[in-house]
Amino acid sequence: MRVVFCCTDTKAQPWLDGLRAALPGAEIALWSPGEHPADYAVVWAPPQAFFDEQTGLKGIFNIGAGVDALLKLRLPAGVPLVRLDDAGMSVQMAEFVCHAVIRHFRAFDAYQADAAKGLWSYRKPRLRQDYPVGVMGLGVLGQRVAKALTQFDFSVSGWSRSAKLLDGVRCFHGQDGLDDFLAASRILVCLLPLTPETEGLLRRENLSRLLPGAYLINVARGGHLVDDDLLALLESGHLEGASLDVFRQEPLPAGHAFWQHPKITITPHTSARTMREESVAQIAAKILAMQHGATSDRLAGVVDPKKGY
Ligand code: NDP
Ligand code: OXD
Repeated sequence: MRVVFCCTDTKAQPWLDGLRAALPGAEIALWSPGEHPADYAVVWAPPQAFFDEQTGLKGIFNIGAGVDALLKLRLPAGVPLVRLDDAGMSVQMAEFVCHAVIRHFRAFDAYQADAAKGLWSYRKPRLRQDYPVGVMGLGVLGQRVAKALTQFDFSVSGWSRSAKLLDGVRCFHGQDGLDDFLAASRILVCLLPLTPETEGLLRRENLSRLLPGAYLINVARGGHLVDDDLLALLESGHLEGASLDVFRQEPLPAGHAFWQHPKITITPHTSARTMREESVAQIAAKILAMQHGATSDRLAGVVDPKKGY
């Protein structure tokens, strides 16, 4: 069995070592053009040329949760595309989102600014019931985030494509449920995959439906957000602020209006990082399962190309 590794912006050697340890007996190779085809591919943002010459693949493993960039390439037909299924990301996402929600709700930025000026100032406590949180996307990451927020006693709603029943979370679904979901939310967390259906969903029309004084946390993809609509709604005061981890262009270009905006907190696509050890273990286990005859419907994280996630 031959496994080829083709991941841009990734230090290859520790992955190759990890895969060799987890799959003894397999040939694990770093891709270079013109080599003989592999059985399995481990990828992150590979060039089209990689897939053009991989004619014998039985499985493609993405070392991230989102596959929006991969699905823009011409992939070999009928080969299962498998994304990371948590692999240590959901706990990080829960930490990140709870931190962002609490920082906003408890006005910690304002206290920090006061302290920098030597001010000992109390602010009126905000009431939790005035800050209901809506989580868009109730998948692997969204469910963990929603659950973590309920543990701080926030009122939490969630929105997904299919109907869900989650303890302590008011669930909405489908296009028909979107307006009511938005109208019930003051803090909005986006954890949707980027697909043709979700592209640009964080636009003026939808963000305007949030409760006044809303706050946006986008940890999914920059393509969900219409940047100018966010700026206009911050200007109008309908939105009080935003915490953005993802952007249409990454790194966020110097000079982009978001950088200097006093109501926007920026992080560099770091809310949930790929954890190498967990990811190698997950991918290796799936490769072994496929080698032993498991069909893709038996594996978690297999992407449905029709749905785009
Ligand atoms: P999942 O596939 O497990 O969950 C996706 C959720 O979105 C599901 O609940 C799905 O609904 C819902 N959804 C998809 N399309 C629609 C739609 N049109 N309308 C309503 N709901 C929809 O993904 P993950 O939770 O693992 O990851 C989510 C995204 O987070 C990734 O795609 C990636 O872009 C982003 N991400 C960002 C990271 C970062 O560091 N910033 C790190 C990791 C991921 P249903 O349950 O009904 O299918
Ligand atoms: C991912 C990401 O999709 O890092 O895993 O954004």
